[in-house]
Amino acid sequence: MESQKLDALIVGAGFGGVYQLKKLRDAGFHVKLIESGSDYGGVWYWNRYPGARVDSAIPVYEFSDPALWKDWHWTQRFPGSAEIRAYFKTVADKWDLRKDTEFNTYVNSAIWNDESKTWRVSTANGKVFTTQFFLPNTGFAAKRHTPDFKGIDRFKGTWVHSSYWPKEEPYLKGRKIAVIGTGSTGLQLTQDLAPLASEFVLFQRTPNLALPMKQEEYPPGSETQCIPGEAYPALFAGRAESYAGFDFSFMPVKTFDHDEKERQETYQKLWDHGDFRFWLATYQDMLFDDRANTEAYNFWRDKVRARLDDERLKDKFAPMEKPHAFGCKRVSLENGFYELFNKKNVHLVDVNETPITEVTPAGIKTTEKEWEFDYIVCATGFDAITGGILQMNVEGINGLKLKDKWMDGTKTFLGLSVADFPNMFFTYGPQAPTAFCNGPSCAELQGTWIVDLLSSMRQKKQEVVNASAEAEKTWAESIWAIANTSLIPTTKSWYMGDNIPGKRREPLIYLGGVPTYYSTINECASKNYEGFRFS
Ligand code: NA7
Repeated sequence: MESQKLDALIVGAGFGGVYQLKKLRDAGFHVKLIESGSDYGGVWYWNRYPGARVDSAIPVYEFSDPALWKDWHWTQRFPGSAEIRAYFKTVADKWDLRKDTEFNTYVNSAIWNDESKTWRVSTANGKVFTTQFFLPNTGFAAKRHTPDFKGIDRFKGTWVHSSYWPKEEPYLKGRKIAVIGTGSTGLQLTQDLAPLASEFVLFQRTPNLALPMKQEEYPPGSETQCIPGEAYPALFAGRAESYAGFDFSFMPVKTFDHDEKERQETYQKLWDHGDFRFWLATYQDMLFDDRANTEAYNFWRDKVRARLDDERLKDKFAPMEKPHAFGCKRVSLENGFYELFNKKNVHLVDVNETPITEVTPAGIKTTEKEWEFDYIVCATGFDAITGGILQMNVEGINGLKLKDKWMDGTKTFLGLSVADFPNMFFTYGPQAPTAFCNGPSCAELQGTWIVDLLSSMRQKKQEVVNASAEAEKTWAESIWAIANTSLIPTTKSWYMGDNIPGKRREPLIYLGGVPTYYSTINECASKNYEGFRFS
């Protein structure tokens, strides 16, 4: 089959892919972006369920290009999915991306050819690309996870995974609705669907230690959105200095450096601000010291228990003993979530206490009873971080399959590349800050690094770059070493691969923080890309 010949092929039209398309084209590369959805947005293209919105406050959640932000006005502090899709349309127009993008194009395989020194990428709609550089930007949530619930296909109502929400909005008012899962998606769905439903049930396996979002409205025509425009450049530049790529960082103080009164005041201030500050702008030892962590949990617990009427619910959502280390599982932001459960028609089922035994034609059967539903939403998450890249069937030198290489542990160099998979670079993947980094921040930081490397190779007439096995081994070991200084491994979460049955348990994220990560990858670049081999 005739193939399209390219310098670089990008996969994925979210923040990472879109940024690299613009930058590589500006640098003179013949580049194309392919995407399985039919428009831009990445996770925001797919996640259209009621209530879907970002947990990063604007304006950190956008590109830093003044040509974009000068004319763009968000209408909420935490914009919804439709508004983010509208933002992507503007980005696509202003950056003139459409002429180099092919939608509805899902990668079936990507195979390195060591003779021609190119990647051959084949897609489900019959296209073939031959490209020097293969750049997966599939993000951390490209592969859905729906548990194998016995009987689900016999259900007479409708069931969906949250990220396959029907384009034609289903009529849900007055219906009986179930949501399974209490991640960010489950909480957001609950907030929008519980008020509509005649009967609403949330099935919880692990409580989400959620924080108040403190949403704000910015009506069109209003003068300002949090900060004046002239402050934007410094704010965007500051994202590289923040532990998780925001406009805030941990305080340079430990929990017990403050006395009880100071500590409570500090927690309260962080709490009142809304967003992730209670998680990621708090005492610097919160994620690393169990006593410090418990102190934060206890403050959180008392706040949440006070919002619930029923003793059983208090113990289910906010038990007296912390259910896991606070902040070591993705913290979500909520708007009135807990109060919904004070209503008579809104129920919580703890699947540890009364497990789901099967889905019946009428609804969901637990060991306690059969619940009847019209609509079931599986907000059961994703084969996070590694799933998106692995599902593309990537093969490197000598037919080495990525899934075989990672069988006994994920290995990358700098969370950007893999030894023996030459000329392949990814963003927002394993062993990088990823889910501990605000999306657009890492799209730009990692994306710029990748584009600089490719440009440098072009200038030096280097054809192939491959991470060395030793450099990769050192990086992979450091991921565990850093994780072990924190409380993250003590908690079951998708950060550790725990949510997918049979998935290897390992830290999938670099936990040293964005500033250290950024200085490490820049140091590598400044030393002629130490750890990589060129030919
Ligand atoms: P998450 O965060 O992976 O949440 C999935 C939820 O589904 C979580 O509460 C799981 O429980 C639950 N789950 C998974 N399998 C089951 C079964 N078999 N039974 C009951 N409950 C189950 O996905 P989201 O879509 O909410 O969020 C993904 C990211 O998108 C989010 O972190 C943001 O970055 C945006 P568990 O907690 O594993 O016990």
